[in-house]
Amino acid sequence: MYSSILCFILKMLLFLVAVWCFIFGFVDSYTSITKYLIGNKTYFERFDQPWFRHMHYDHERVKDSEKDSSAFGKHYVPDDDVFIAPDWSKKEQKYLGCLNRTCVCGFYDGEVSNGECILAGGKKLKPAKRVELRMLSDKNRKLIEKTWNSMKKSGLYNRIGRVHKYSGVHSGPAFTIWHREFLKRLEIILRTHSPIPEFGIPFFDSTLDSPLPDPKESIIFSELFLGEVNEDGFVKNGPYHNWETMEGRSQILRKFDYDKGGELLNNARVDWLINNPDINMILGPTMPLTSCPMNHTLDARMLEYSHDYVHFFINGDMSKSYSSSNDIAFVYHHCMIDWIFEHWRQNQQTRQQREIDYPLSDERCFPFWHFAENPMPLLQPLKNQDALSNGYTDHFYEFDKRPSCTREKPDCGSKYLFCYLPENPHELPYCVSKLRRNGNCEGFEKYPICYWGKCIKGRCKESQNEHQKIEKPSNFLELIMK
Ligand SMILES: *[C@@H]1O[C@H](CO)[C@@H](O)[C@H](O)[C@H]1NC(C)=O
Ligand SMILES: *[C@@H]1O[C@H](CO)[C@@H](O)[C@H](O)[C@H]1NC(C)=O
Ligand SMILES: *[C@@H]1O[C@H](CO)[C@@H](O)[C@H](O)[C@H]1NC(C)=O
Ligand SMILES: [Cu+2]
Repeated sequence: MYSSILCFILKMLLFLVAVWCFIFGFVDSYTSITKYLIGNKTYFERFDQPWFRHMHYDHERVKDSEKDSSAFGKHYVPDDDVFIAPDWSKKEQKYLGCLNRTCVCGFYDGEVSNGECILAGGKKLKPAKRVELRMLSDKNRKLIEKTWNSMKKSGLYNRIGRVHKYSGVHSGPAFTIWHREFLKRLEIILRTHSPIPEFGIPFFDSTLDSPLPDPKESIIFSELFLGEVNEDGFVKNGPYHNWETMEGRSQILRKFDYDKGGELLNNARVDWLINNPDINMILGPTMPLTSCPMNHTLDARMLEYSHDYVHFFINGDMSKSYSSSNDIAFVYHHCMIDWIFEHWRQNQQTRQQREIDYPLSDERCFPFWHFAENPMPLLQPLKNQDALSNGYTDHFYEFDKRPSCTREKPDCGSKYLFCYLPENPHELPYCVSKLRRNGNCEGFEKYPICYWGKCIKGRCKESQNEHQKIEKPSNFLELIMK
């Protein structure tokens, strides 16, 4: 009896889902629809919400009574982990904490003269250029990949990765600046191993990928950039295949679609962040106790949460803070988070405020290692407040623009991107990434969305005699190199 009623209910549910799909077809992923029954009439409320592709779970404060049993302030590493001390060498300890170029000059074996650092070849040490991965010329991108690979082979990359594995700081105000300092150090080391010391860490602007029908099919996840995964999620090609992890696995692991909370960045959220006058949306604690007197709402768009969703989207190694630095996507993604942080600083703070403003120390809001005056775990001698310095972008690196286009010039400046022109003339055009082979191109048929081949029946298909693409000489880095 019960089972037949259940069966009936199930059938009805299936029927309703089918009707739903029939009426709405492929619902725009940025739109949610709620059904209301009023009297005996049905109303549908459509809700355009540009922040997310799907609804996100609410973030909640940690109950005071659960302080010890919850994730509050924990730095988790699995029980069976084989600990290898993530030490810095003597020379690294001496120089990597520097906050200006004269101080760091000795690390490059350069000589300080008239306040400038002169390198062995006679060139001045300049700030590194951080460029979006798809805006680099193929030649420059390959040089950077080669440098990472030499650092991987020698064990250097994993040694630095362990600094994040065992002491990365999360869930509070020091999150952004700890990772800023970590990237600064990694970049200094990259530059000393690179044939061209101006190359900085490229950034992965995932807003370029999030408008795609299926962002994991973007060209960024092809052999040209971060690599493709096999059916078990192991990176099987590209410049980072066979990258042995810190734990000794022979490939990086990515489990796309594993976590429904996973999502890339998008333009609406980046703009919301960099134009937000509330410092708590950028540096505020993301896991405060219920007794924390700071009143900010745990808005799902906060910088650290927005950063988390990208980790969950790629998943696998990226899903846990102890393993995420195995994936080069971690480095490129954090460089984008630093882009957002820097542009928020430029937009919302004076030079003076940038070096001072920081949430008030209170252990009901975040653990003591997030406090302004606390030393940064494994990034000593710096204290958290030191990493608010303007020295980072005065002396060490500068960011290229994120790719953009206009109706007058619908060109994104990269053969890996195209300019999307919304039908509504009031909406601004924006750059979108092309797809890898067989990628889902539905809805983009009139755009050159396929890097290889053409969009045929919703998929990128190659014809037999696809001719070679000619590379345009590039841009930012090559200009500054002259
Ligand atoms: C429901 O619909 C019927 C006609 O189908 C109508 O006569 C009736 O007044 C409606 N009831 C309400 C509450 O609107
Ligand atoms: C550079 O940093 C060093 C070490 O912190 C400091 O002693 C020096 O005064 C700084 N130089 C400049 C020009 O800021
Ligand atoms: C928190 O909210 C209360 C009441 O709304 C207000 O009195 C208090 O000043 C706020 N605290 C902070 C730190 O903003
Ligand atoms: Cu981290």
